[in-house]
Amino acid sequence: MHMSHGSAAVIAEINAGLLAPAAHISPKFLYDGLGSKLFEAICELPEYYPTRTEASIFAAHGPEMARVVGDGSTLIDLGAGNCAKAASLFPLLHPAQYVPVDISREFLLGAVEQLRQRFPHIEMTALGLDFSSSFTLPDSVRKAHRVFFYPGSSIGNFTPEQAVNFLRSLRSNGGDLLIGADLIKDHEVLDAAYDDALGVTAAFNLNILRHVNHLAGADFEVAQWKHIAYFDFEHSRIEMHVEARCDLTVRWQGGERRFERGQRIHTENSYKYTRQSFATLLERAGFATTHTWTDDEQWFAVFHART
Ligand code: AVJ
Repeated sequence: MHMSHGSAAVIAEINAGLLAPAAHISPKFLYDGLGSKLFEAICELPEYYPTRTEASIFAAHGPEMARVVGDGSTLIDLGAGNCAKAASLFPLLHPAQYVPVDISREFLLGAVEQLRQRFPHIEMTALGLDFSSSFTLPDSVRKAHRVFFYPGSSIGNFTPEQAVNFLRSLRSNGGDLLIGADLIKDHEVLDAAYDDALGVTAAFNLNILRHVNHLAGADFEVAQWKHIAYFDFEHSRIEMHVEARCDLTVRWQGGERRFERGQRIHTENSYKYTRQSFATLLERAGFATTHTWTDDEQWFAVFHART
């Protein structure tokens, strides 16, 4: 067995997922240092339309978004990663404080270090933490004019019920919302976006096993697993799994499990909405949509909402 580097809570969470009847690993564990870099590479792929489509919406409607959001905000960037999306909006949004939040702490701190040089007049408060379970903001985050920036359709990682609860927990921190959601479209487009020809998404998905080896002292052999991704019509979501290529046993800190060839571990859901179904979700969480912006093909949408 390898060394385990995760906290007791992280190991317990991984253990419970691996021992569940339908084995699963939370998608937040996709993001170690390498995973964050692989996700950056995904965003460059021709098949992965969400990033460039969302960027085209920001490019086309940025000035109007800035008028709606208003100057001097406390911009809280959820899952900030390399902070590039928010940074590209700084010249329009003029935030007073920028609060990037990401589970991949070292990666985030590296990104923020560079940003401080470029935008010395914006106060920056980086938070390296997991916000997926409800979180309260520290006192260093200004209370005035909070805007939760949640681009990229990461809200799609939650089930709709979890998403409503998560949005309610944001609302309890007080603030407006600027959020991206991926829209339902032709399933071939969706499938290709999550199973690209270069195999970058496959590497990104399989890297979760390396990360779990590190966190929970597991002994996954990556070569024994393969990447699976497809659109599930019933749930309106992309599902990602890793599938055993042969019969094998995995051991980790506190447990073990046998997998037969063809058995899977569910690693991610990425829900796809319609404009209307997402506005309804926001409403269920107590937010009222003020504006929706989309691209010509209606592949992606950005919502601004208030409580
Ligand atoms: C970062 C959650 C928005 O669901 O599209 C990309 C993650 N997974 N390719 C998404 C992801 C596979 C991505 N989010």
